[in-house]
Amino acid sequence: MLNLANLVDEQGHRKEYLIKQIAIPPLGLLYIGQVLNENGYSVKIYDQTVTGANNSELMEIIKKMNPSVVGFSVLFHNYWTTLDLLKKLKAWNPNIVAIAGNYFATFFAEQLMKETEFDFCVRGEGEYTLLQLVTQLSQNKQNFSGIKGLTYRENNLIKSTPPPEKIKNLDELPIPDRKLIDFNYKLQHKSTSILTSRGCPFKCRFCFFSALMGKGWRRRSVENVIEEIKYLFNTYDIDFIDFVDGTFTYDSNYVREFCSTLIEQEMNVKWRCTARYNNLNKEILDLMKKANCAGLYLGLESGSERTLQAVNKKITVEDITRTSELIFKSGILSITAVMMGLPQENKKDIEDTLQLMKKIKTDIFDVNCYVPLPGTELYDNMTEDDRKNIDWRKVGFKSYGNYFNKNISQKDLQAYITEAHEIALNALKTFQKHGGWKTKM
Ligand code: B12
Ligand code: SF4
Repeated sequence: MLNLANLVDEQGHRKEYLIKQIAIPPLGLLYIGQVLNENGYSVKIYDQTVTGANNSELMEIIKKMNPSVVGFSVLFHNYWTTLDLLKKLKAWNPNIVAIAGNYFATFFAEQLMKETEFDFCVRGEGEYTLLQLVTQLSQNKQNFSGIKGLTYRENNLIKSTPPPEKIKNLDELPIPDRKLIDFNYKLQHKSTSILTSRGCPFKCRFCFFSALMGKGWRRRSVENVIEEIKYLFNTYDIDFIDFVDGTFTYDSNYVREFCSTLIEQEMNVKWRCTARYNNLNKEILDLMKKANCAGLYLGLESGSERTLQAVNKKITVEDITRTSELIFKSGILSITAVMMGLPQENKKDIEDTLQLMKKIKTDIFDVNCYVPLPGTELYDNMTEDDRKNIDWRKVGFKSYGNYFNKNISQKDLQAYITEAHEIALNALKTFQKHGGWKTKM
């Protein structure tokens, strides 16, 4: 199973390896790898994002392993690297079964199958679809129509089965053995990620979370999550956990139970999670701090009431101002995401966002440029022509090339994005002046 980096461009040229090390292993591959492993298949996961090995070097590693199936996690940033490696892989051994999973395989399945040599796309939650597929392949069975969540070829036609059944009881999934990846993920801390839920109870119109993981929000029990933390702590010495849920703080009772258990059991693990501006108060924040919560990742998105409503964010500017003040006072680090250039925004909306960025207290801003992603309501609402005009080679969350707004010129939008980055840089300087990561993490 491969987690590829952004190392090859569209023309197949090598790109510089920029990210030296990422502190979090790819959890999706670990989950599917663990399920296969527990069913008797031998699995290895290779994370190119942390080793930086180029595709030719990676091919040598793959040749030594001599696998019969290779799985790829395909996202925007590793798309061209994926296609380059896929070509090399099939040139070496055309009989290797190449399977795509994750975002591209879910929302661009037919296109991937038409334009590349992938043999299968696994759409959505991958654990059981992949297990069924690998079982069929190992038994040399060629009838795939009964496997939900699969796109495959049959008599030169591309066929897709219905979406997979969502995994209702997440507690039944095995805890992924992080050693399926032979790499010591360590920056300041020895860290890993945990997912306590799948999908998201909210329906922000720019977000594809629920479409990827299947409609309907599901959550593991607190006990099951604590069991995973203990296992990680005892087996791998993990002392930092990133909760990568859509919204970790959604249910205050869950957060209370979780924090109280960590405190009662005196578990010395720091953690960071995703949060929203409308479900935190002083009591919860104090409890989270006491339970070693070191950081929160929040989506402010916009400082315009009109935009917040248009994207169905279900928060107000007042929620943002009040809660960011409370978080700052609690001593928990906050990373605040903003989104520039949403389709219905006008100049006043963006200026409101810049004003709010200057006003609120946060440690770090994460400035993103809007992309209409397949799987989102805003993408579905576009006209067929507008959709066709999207140049996927140019778009990205950090790209100045994105332009999906008919009220502001691209030049003005770019100037606003530059201003947002300047505000973010000033916030970062203040954060660093006051001790930076070391004081808060
Ligand atoms: C944690 C996280 C990170 C972490 C860790 C990344 C890692 N090593 O995995 C960090 C902070 C390092 C990170 C960095 C980046 N990330 Co990130 N990240 C996430 C996040 C929040 C959670 C991923 C996760 O663990 N999910 C939980 C697992 C269980 O679910 P899953 O990955 O979807 O896997 C399931 C299915 O998709 C499927 N599946 C997945 N892979 C495969 C493969 C096969 C073969 C099969 C069959 C099935 C399958 O089965 C899995 C189990 O059901 C996602 C958001 C999201 N919800 O996906 C963004 C996300 C993946 N990241 C994103 C981006 C843009 C980035 C960056 C490029 C940001 C940047 N500009 O630097 C970098 C890229 C770094 C790099 N070079 O890889 C985007 C990708 C957008 C896209 N559609 O392509 C996402 C979707 C967030 C977003 N903004 O929308 N990220
Ligand atoms: S943006 Fe966050 S809160 Fe909104 S739907 Fe996506 S994951 Fe949920």
